[in-house]
Amino acid sequence: MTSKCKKGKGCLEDICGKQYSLDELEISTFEMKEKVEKKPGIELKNPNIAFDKEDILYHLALGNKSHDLTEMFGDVKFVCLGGTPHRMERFAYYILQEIGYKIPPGTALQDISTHSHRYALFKVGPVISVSHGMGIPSINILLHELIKLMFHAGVKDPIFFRLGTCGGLGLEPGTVVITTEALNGTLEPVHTIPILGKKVERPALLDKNLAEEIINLKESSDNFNIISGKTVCTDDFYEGQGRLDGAFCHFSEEDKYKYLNMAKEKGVTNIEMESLALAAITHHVGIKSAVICVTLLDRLKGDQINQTKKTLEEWQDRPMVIAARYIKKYLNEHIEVLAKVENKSKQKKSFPCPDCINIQKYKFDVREEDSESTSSKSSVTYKSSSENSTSSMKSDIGCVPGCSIVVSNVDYLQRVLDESNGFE
Ligand code: R2B
Ligand code: URA
Repeated sequence: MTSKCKKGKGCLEDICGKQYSLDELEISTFEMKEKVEKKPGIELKNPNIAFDKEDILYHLALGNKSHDLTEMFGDVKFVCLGGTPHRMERFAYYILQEIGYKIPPGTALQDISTHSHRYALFKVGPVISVSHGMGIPSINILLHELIKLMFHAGVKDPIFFRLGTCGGLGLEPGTVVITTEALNGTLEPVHTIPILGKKVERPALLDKNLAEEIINLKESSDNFNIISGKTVCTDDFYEGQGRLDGAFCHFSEEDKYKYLNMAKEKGVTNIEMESLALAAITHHVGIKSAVICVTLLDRLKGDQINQTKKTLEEWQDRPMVIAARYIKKYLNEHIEVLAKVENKSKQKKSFPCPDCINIQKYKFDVREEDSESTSSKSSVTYKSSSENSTSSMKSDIGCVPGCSIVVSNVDYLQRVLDESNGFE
C-alpha cells in the first residue's frame, strides 16, 4: 500500500505527491479516503427507517440515537462475516496486520457488540469483522442490522464477504471455493421466506465480477486449491445436507449419493448454510457480496468431520487469506491513505522528503545537541521561522514544523538540508 507524501512522509497536506509504502511510513493511525467517485449509496427499501428516527440495532447493541454511527462506521468499506466470534476476532487481528493498521501499544481490539451477547463485531479501519452464527435465520437478522448500520453510517457501497466452512463434493478437503451461485436444497437460486402468511421468493444472486476477481487472486505459492462453483445452502446440517449420521435418518445411503451426485452434475461444488440468505439479501439492497468457503471434508466420501483441531484451524484461515488479499489490493487501488504520525519520538524509519523541505518557507538551523553524537545519533534541535511565525522546537528526531515526519539519522537530515541549498 502506498501513501502520498504530504509535505514529507506522514504529513497531512498534499505538496510533493511522492509515494511511500505504508510499511516505510510506520504510521500509528491512518484515515482513508476513497479516490474514486462514490456510486449512489444504499437505499433502504423501507420508508419506516430514517436518519432522524430512532432505530435500535438490537442484536448489535448499537443504535442511531445512542451512538454516532457515522463517526464509528462511516469509513467502512468491507464487511466480513464468518460463523464464530473466535474466528472473526482472529480475522480482525489478521487484517489489522495485513493492512498495516496500528492500534496503540497495550490496547486490544474491542468486540463492539459485546453487550448484545449475540454477535461479535470488530472494526479495523475500513473493515468490519463480525460473527454470524449458524444458518439462515441467524445471518438474516445480522444482515438486516448490518445493512441498516451501513445506511445510518452513510456508507455508500460496501462489499460483504462471507468467510466460512462447507462440505465439498468431490474436492480435496481444504480446498477454497468461491461461490458463483447460491442454490437452495432443491437446487434453485431462490431464497424463499414466509412473510405475512405468504411465501416470498427472492433471487439469490452474487456479484459475478467480484467472484471472478477473487478467484484471480490465486497465487502459485498457495498450498491449497481455489476453485469456483455453485453452492447449495440448506437449513440443516444433517438431513438437509443428506447426512446419514444425524439423530435420525429416513433415507438410504443410495438416496444420499443419488442426490449429491445429481447436484455435482449440475455444477455444485459445496454445501453450507448461509450463502443463500447473503446472496438474496445483498442483491435485494444492491450490495456486492461474495462467499469464500473452505471444504472440511468430501461429502462423496463421508459425513463426519474428523480432521485434527490444528488442521481445521489452518484450513479455516484460508478464506481469510484470500479475503485479505482482495482487501489489500482494493485499498491499494482505490484508497488514498492520509497518514497521521502521532508519537514522533517513536518513529524511527521515516525520512523527510527533500522536495517538501524545499517548498517550505522555513529557515533551519540544525545542529546536533549532544557533544558525543555520532552519525546515528538521533537528537537534533532545529529552529525555524516562516513569514508569520517563528518557532523553536526540540525533537528527538526532528524535521520541519508542520511536517509531522521524523528522522532517526541526523547525518541524513543534515545532508538533506545542505543539499536543499538556501532556505529562505
Ligand atoms: C458451515 O458450517 C456450519 C455448520 O457446521 C454452518 O454455519 C455452515 O454454513
Ligand atoms: N458446514 C456445513 O454446513 N456442512 C459441512 O459439511 C461442513 C461444514
